[in-house]
Amino acid sequence: MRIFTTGTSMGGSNLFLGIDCSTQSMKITAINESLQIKYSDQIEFKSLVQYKTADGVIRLDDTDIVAPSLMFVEALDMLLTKLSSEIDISTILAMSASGQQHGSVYLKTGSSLILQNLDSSKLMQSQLKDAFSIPNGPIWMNSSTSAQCALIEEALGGSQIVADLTGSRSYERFTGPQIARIMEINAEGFLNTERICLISSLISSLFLGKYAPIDSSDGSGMNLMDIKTSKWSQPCIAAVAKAGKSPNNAKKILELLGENPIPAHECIGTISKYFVRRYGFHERCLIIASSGDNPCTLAGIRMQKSGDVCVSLGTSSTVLAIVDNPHPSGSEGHILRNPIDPNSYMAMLCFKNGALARNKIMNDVCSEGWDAFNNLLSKTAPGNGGNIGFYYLDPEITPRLNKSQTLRFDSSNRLIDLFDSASEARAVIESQFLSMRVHANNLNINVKRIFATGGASVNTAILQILSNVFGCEVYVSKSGPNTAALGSAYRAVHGYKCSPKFLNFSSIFTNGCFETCSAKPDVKAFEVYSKMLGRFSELEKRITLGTL
Ligand code: XUL
Repeated sequence: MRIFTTGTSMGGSNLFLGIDCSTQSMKITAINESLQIKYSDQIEFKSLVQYKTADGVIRLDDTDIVAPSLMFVEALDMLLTKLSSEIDISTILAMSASGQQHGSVYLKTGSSLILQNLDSSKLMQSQLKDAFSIPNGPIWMNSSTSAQCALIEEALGGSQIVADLTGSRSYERFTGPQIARIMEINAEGFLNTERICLISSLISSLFLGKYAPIDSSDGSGMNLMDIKTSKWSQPCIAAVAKAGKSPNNAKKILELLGENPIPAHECIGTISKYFVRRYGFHERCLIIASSGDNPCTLAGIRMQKSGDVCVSLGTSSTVLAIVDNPHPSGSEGHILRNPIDPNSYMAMLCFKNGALARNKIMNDVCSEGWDAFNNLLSKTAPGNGGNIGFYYLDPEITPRLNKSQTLRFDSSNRLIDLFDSASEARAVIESQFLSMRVHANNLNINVKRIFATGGASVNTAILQILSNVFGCEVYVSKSGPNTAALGSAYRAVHGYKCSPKFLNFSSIFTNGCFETCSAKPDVKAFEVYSKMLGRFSELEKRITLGTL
């Protein structure tokens, strides 16, 4: 979908640009000073067939999942080429980007010179094709580092200590454990590396023409940053080097990470000459630090109050909440720095089998698409007659489960092979939201109202179940489901106005841009789900402990 207002309605107003490099696509959004969307476009990675990905990812095996770093560069080339032919790029005052969290990019020795000297007569893709020491970097779906996670936790004194230090226990997809594994399985690639970026900081490095610092919100998803000080944690880096079987490499890891993380609202410089010459950006266009897609989503829905909770139904499902006094858990969930307020934090839960499970079951039970799926949902009652299903098509992050399995239980907790189509449709949706409620409770996340976003948030039948499970109203944004791209554009505005002095996000953005209440809870259904919660949680525990 592309929205573009031409001619006079652009009114010569200044623009702010946001870019989201997500799992399956790259999206670009330009907003004006009144925060209206003036342009949006996207490119699906599957259309870049030369990279041989399935929807943007390469599955080397069940747990080792990577993405070509050059594909991100080429997608950016393509989006900017189109953008420059359709809007007056010189009116862009500032830009920022969002990147799928945890994914890392390894740049080869000498790449900083390539970035500095990009030739504006050529695309970036052709100039950076040999710039990556590890051409396919691990992404958030990668769960191949259980051994490294265990070693890191052992070196630091246990999972709670790691969580207290970094905001999360050691997680397989986090950058620290991934670095440890790369040091071991690809020592040469590691030694040829000059810089490790996150996907978000790769995008800002391209725009800056030099390596950009990592921001502290995305940096919270690495198991490498001290969550209290936002500085690289020497003990964590030493533990990663030890887990990678090269304790002497601790200094090199620190060098590869670059300067300490910075707040996400910080301006990191002006756009490089390459973009001025090639696309016509103004030479004073500001680059605001990029951040992760979940922090950008929080900004995109303008979430500022505790009790407001975002449920993002994208490739992964996430639950996001603002917390002032965080208590990191050594068993589940994450605490991240808040990208719009340097004095507070955000809590996050991530479920890997989000769209993956929903789409697979939709295709299994009906071939006619989501309307037919919703029709099936209407044929069963809340609680699904006691049927409960667990759909772990990939190893799961929350709850931690390192194998794929699908299990179905009838109302007497008997394992059964199949549900009828209508029960199967309801089971996958109820299971996802019951699990969210169980784990949000575990983290003491107080849910008063829900802001839903991401692809599945356009489906009101699904949102009704979400509302009934949590017993609260669900709102969706009028600006559509691409909240991370919009959030990075909002952060570009925030960062621009924060230069040179910090300004509260609330002084620019009112709380919530969600004027539409899409679902109100049905009291009876909420009671049914509240009663089901204990049984659901018990079954989930038995599955993860392997004690069925
Ligand atoms: C969050 C996570 C996913 C990715 C998806 O911890 O792993 O939500 O950010 O892009």
